[in-house]
Amino acid sequence: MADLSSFPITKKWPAKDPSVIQLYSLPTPNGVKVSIALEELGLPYEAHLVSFGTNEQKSPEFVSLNPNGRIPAIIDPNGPDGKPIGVFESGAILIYLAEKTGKLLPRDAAGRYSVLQWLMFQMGGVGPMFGQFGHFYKYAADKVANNPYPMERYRDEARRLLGVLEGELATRPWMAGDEYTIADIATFPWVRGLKVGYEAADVIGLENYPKVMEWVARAENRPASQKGLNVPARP
Ligand SMILES: N[C@@H](CCC(=O)N[C@@H](CS)C(=O)NCC(=O)O)C(=O)O
Repeated sequence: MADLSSFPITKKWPAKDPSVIQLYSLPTPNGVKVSIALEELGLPYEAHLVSFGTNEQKSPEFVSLNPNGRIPAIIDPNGPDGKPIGVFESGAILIYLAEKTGKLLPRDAAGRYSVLQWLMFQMGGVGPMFGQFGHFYKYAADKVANNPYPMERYRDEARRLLGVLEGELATRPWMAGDEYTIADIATFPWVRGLKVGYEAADVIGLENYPKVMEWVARAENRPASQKGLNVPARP
């Protein structure tokens, strides 16, 4: 039986079964990337809910695993050389899980870099820009009531990024080619979030990106997505 006692996070969120991957998360666009990937890969895991309501992501136990104090993070008891490993940053976790299983990331170098470049496009572009848009449009709208500039800046950047995706998805079914990969898993929850999370379908004009929305529907309807989108279940 794996011993995870050297990870202080397990004191606050004890592992029921320390032999399986421990996921610390919340069903946000970054959080569900990992639960969807775990479901796609069929890896056994235990999900622990990190409550933002009580700022648990900034607790000393959580920060011991991710110094950046943000979900998601994992511990794999069976990491490299059979030793436990902790990983944070959703993009790094996706690469880790794909490499562990040999799935969702092509093995040939060209295919692999094609996926990684689109994964980085999400991590450096889609996630931060959509996130800032959502902040100014939904969560801090009262703070910028007299100044539309922040919302418009990120709205326009979100539209531009969607335009890039629209052009790419006109030529292939998935972001990096014919196969569903970690690039799709990283990105579709953010586009979906514009609609269901930020309720901004009209403001963004999602109807102007039909290929993107067809791709979201394809990804969202996969059984693993249907399950992973609600993990860990909110109380
Ligand atoms: N680059 C990080 C971003 C993680 C992130 O921003 N997570 C958000 C939820 S989607 C979070 O934990 N927010 C809580 C906070 O900022 O305190 C990743 O991809 O893992």
